[in-house]
Amino acid sequence: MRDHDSVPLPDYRELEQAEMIARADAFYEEIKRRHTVRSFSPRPVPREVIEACIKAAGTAPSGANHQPWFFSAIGDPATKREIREKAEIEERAFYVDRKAGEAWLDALAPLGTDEQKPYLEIAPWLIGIFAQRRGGVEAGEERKNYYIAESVGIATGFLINALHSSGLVTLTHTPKPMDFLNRICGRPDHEKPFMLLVVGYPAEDATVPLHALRKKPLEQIASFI
Ligand code: IYR
Repeated sequence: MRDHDSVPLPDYRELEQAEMIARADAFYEEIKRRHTVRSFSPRPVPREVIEACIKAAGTAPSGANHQPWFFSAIGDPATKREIREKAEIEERAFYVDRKAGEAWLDALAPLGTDEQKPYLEIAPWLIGIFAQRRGGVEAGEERKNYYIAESVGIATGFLINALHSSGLVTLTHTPKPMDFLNRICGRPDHEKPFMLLVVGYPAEDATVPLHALRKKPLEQIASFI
């Protein structure tokens, strides 16, 4: 390797093989209890939970370790209302004016989604996730970022996992276009809104579409060569 500063691996913990298998199985059992939810309770969630989960997301691997992400956590009711209004404008174009096209609307039919997004106001937290085209490791740097979508996607996966582990539910929401998020969250133009994550407790009568429970079996998603 080229010369660079380093330290011995600081916190790796090796597990016995039996323990390894047990933990891998236990993780699968736990993560398969994660479901995307579209019906939220207004019950408050402490800000410190959101902070810890965002810190967990911030440990994700990223291109050149530039960490090209920014998380805007929105708990303010007026801001949530404005996001709902702007998102529903795009969703009306998508569903009602049928901008989505037949094939896309057909694909969504088993999920039962429509242009109404009340959860954007009801859930205690919305997290606007932004992908930074420029940045670097130091605050204020303006270097080119690399593998931006891959990096932000992985960090978002960490965030969803952390929130699930904390006993919360999430919805990955992507109104299209969602440039309105930049203005509302006060983010610069070189940041692309990546996703809006809705976070909270599920409503008591929350349901999941049967379609969403159909996860592909191992043979369909993996091969061992
Ligand atoms: N953004 C829309 C449409 C939508 C698209 C896909 I692909 C989904 O998996 C779910 C919804 C909405 O939020 O309704």
